[in-house]
Amino acid sequence: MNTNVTANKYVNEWIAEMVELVKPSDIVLIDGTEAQAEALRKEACSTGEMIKLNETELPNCYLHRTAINDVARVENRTFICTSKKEDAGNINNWMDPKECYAKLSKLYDGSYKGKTMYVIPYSMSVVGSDFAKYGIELTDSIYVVLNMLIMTRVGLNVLEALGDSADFIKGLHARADIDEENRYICHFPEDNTIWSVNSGYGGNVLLGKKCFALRIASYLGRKEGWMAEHMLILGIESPDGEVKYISAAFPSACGKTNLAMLIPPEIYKSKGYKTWCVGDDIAWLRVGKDGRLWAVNPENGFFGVAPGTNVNSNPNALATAMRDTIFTNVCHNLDNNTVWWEGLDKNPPKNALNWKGEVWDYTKYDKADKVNTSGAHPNSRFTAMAANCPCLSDKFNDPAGVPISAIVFGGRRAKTAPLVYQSFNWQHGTFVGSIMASETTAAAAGAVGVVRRDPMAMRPFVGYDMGDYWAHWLKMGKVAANAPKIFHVNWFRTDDEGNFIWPGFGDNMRVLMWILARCEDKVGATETAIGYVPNPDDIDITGLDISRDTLVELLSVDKALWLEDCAGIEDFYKQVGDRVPAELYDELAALKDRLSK
Ligand code: OXD
Ligand code: MN
Repeated sequence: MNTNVTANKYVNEWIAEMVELVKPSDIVLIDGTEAQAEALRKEACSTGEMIKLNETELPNCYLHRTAINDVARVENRTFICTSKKEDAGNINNWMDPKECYAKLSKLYDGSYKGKTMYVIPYSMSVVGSDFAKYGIELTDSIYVVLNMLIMTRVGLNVLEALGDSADFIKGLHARADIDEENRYICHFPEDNTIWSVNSGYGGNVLLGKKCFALRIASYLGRKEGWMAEHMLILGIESPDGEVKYISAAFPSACGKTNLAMLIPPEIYKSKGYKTWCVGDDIAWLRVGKDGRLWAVNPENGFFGVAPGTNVNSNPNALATAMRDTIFTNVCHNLDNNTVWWEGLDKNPPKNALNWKGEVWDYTKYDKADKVNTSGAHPNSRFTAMAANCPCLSDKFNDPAGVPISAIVFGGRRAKTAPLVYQSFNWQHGTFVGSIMASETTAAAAGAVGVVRRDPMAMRPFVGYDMGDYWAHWLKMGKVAANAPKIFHVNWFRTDDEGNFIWPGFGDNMRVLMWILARCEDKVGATETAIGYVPNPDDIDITGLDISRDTLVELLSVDKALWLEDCAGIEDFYKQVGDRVPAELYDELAALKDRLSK
C-alpha cells in the first residue's frame, strides 16, 4: 500500500507506522473539496451510517446515531500521558506514555481491517495565521470526516502551509468495537499525539476540538506563552459602530452557545446595538503588540447541544442548523423526514424514531428518565457551519483575532454568587476563575449544594497540572500590560422555591453592558468582600418583570455562605496539590479576612 499520500516525509512516515498498526485496506486523503465530501455523504447514506433528511426543509442535512453506550465525553477514560505523573497533576487521569502506547496498540491492532483509512489534514484557526496550528487525524469513520469538514478548516492548503515541517498534531482514531470497557481518549502532549479508540461520539473523536484545541493546546500555550481556553467570544456593537469583545468561560451545558449568539433585548436593539458571534466554545488568546489579549475561535463550526434550542432561546443557532448540518442522536420525524428534540417546540412528532432508532411514543416522556423516554438524547447535537450563522462576526476569519475587553467566568450557583461582580485585579480575577463552581439545585436533584469545582470551566480540559495552569494565568497577566478586566456572573440564582430569578438568555446583555461600562470606567460600583458589585440602578431592568428589590437581592453577598464556600475552596486547592501558586492562597486568606470583618 502506498503510504506516501502527502509531500511531507514526517507525515508519510507516521502514516506508514499507523498503517502497519491498524492495517486498513485502503487510504484516502481528504482534500477539502465539495465533490469528495458529497461522495462520502452518499457512501455513508448507502451503508446506513447517515440518513439524508428532507432536502426542502433541511437542505444538505443528515442524521447520525451513535451506539447507545457512546453518547458523551468520557472523563473517566480520558488520560494525560506525560512522562512524569506530577506534570499531568492530580485532577487529570494519568498513564505512563509507554504503558499507554502498548496497551492501546493492542486495541488498535488490525482494527481497520477491510476499512478505509481517511487522512484529514486540518487547521485550528485561519490557515497561515499566527494563531494557526495544524493537525492530521486518521480515522476509519466517514461521520468523523464529515464532522471535521464542518468543525475545522480541512484541505490541501493545510499541507501546503505545513510544508516540510514536523510540527503537527498526530491524531489516531479507531472506532474498533465501540467497547466502553476499552474506550480510551489519550493525550501525549510531549509527543504532539492523541489516540482515541472505541468511541464514535463527537467530543471523543473530533480530535481537533477538546483533545487538540484545549488539552494539547493548553500545554503548548504554556510552553509558548499563550492561552487555550473553554470560552465563547462575543462582540457587542454600539450604535456608533464600535465593537467591544467579551470572552466567557462557563462549564459545559451552561449556555455558552446561547450567550455567544444572543439577540439584544428591545431596549438595546431599538437604540441600534448589535451582537456578533466569534465563537461559542473555545478561544485561543495571545498578547498583542498593544499589550491587550487578542482572541480567535480556532474552530470553524458549532457542535451545539440540540435539546432546549428553539426560536426563543437561540434563534440564531436554530437558523444556523437548518442547512448543511449533521444531527446526532436527535429524534427522527418520519412523517416529513425532519428532526425534533425536546424543547424545540410543543409538537412532538407522532410518527417518529427516538435517538436509539426505536419507534417513539411521546406520551411516555418522563422528565425523571430522559435518556430512556425522550425522543432526542439529552446530549444530542447539531454540527453546523459557522458560515451559516446569521450573527457571525465579520472578524471570524480575521487572522489577527479580536481584542478582548473583559473575561467573564460563570458558574451555576443557587445562592452564593451574585448576578455579577468584578474582580479587583488580574491576580484576584485568576483566583475568581480558580474557584468557579456549579452546584445542583433542589429542583433538579433533591440535594442542594453539591458543588463541583470547575476552574475556568477547564477541569476536564487542562492538558497538564492545574496548579501550573493557574501559575500560567498569573504570568499572562504580567505579560499583558493591558489585560482585560475579569468578572464573574451567575445567571442561575434561585428563589426559595428553586425558580430562577434572573430571566437569562438575551437579557443577559443587560449585565454585559454593565461589564463593558466598567471596562471603560463609565460606571461606579460598590466594593464588597468578594469584589466590585453593581449599584442596582446601573443595571437596566426596563421592561423586565423584576423589581428593584429583586435586583438588590440578586446582587447581594451572603458572607456566611461565602465563608462556608472558602472551606470547600481550601479542600479543592489541597486536592490540586502542591503546585497551587502561593498568590492564590494569599487571595483566599485575604477573602476570608474581608468576609470576617
Ligand atoms: C463540551 C462541548 O462538552 O462543548 O463542553 O461539547
Ligand atoms: Mn465545551
